[in-house]
Amino acid sequence: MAHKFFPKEEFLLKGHAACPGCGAALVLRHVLKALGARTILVIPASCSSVIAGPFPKSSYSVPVLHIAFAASAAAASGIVEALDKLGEKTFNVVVWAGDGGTADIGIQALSGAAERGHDIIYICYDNEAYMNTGIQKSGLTPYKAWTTTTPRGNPSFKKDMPGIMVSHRIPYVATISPAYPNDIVSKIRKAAKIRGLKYIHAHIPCPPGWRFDSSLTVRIARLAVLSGVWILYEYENGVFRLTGPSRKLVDKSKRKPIGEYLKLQGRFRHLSERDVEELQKLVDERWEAIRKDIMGENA
Ligand SMILES: Cc1ncc(C[n+]2csc(CCOP(=O)(O)OP(=O)(O)O)c2C)c(N)n1
Ligand code: SF4
Ligand SMILES: [Mg+2]
Repeated sequence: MAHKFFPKEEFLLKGHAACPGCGAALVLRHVLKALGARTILVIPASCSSVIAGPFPKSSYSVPVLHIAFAASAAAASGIVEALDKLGEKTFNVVVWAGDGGTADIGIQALSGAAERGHDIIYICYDNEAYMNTGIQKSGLTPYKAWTTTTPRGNPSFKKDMPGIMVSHRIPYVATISPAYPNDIVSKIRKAAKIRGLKYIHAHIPCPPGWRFDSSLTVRIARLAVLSGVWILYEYENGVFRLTGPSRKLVDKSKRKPIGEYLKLQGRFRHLSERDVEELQKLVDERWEAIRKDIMGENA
């Protein structure tokens, strides 16, 4: 059964140009395995434009439209309409966009495509900064994290991008992590069966941008989930469900202290004990809100 769940065929080919330990390459590999060859990728300017390698070669073995930074969801809408006119119903149209390309410059195109209900799987791969251009802060950089444009730590809070998409009342919103490939494949396959715009938000540890050794990517991704910093969940038709290891973490005693996640990353090296306590409190408050939702106490 395992080989059917993870097909042997590779769609992210050897020799791609990602850094060693790149979380984006890990997640995209599983996304493409889940969807198969009849997939069209739309990729705005980002690390993933570079990972493809120099034209005319490509490390992606599916068709790719490389598109301007702000335009991916609009371009994907156009592809969906064109396929419809051709009577072609067997392709998955997938946007694969960074956090900058999603939460900042691409958000208007994404919001419009969600409103129209175009049949797109939109995946934000969130490495929490503009990595391709030199680690600048984005709207999804965590509070207090170092970037080259926030040398003393980010003073603003990370936008709740999946929450913004839930408020569009789209049929499916989910989060994924490179540490849990089964969860990636099952959510992507579920999304492919649902009509309308589906939004998936991927946690993407990035060794050069987060300042950690490239051997630690999966360990850091797992610690993010087990400490409750990155929560695995899905909203199906507006109904919330925790998935994978996150199901057991509503009870605070089951969660690892977030210091274990933070201390492996140079981008948090400047934090004082008080900073870490403040970040821990924010994580605990988020989980308390989830607990109340699940128990119906917020109704
Ligand atoms: C309109 C426009 N502004 C700026 C750029 C330069 N640019 C190219 S990629 C990039 C960073 C993208 O960040 P993100 O979407 O988070 O993807 P990542 O590089 O982190 O994978 C920027 C600023 C551009 N290509 N187009
Ligand atoms: S900078 Fe980060 S996201 Fe970009 S290719 Fe390297 S590891 Fe991947
Ligand atoms: Mg980014």
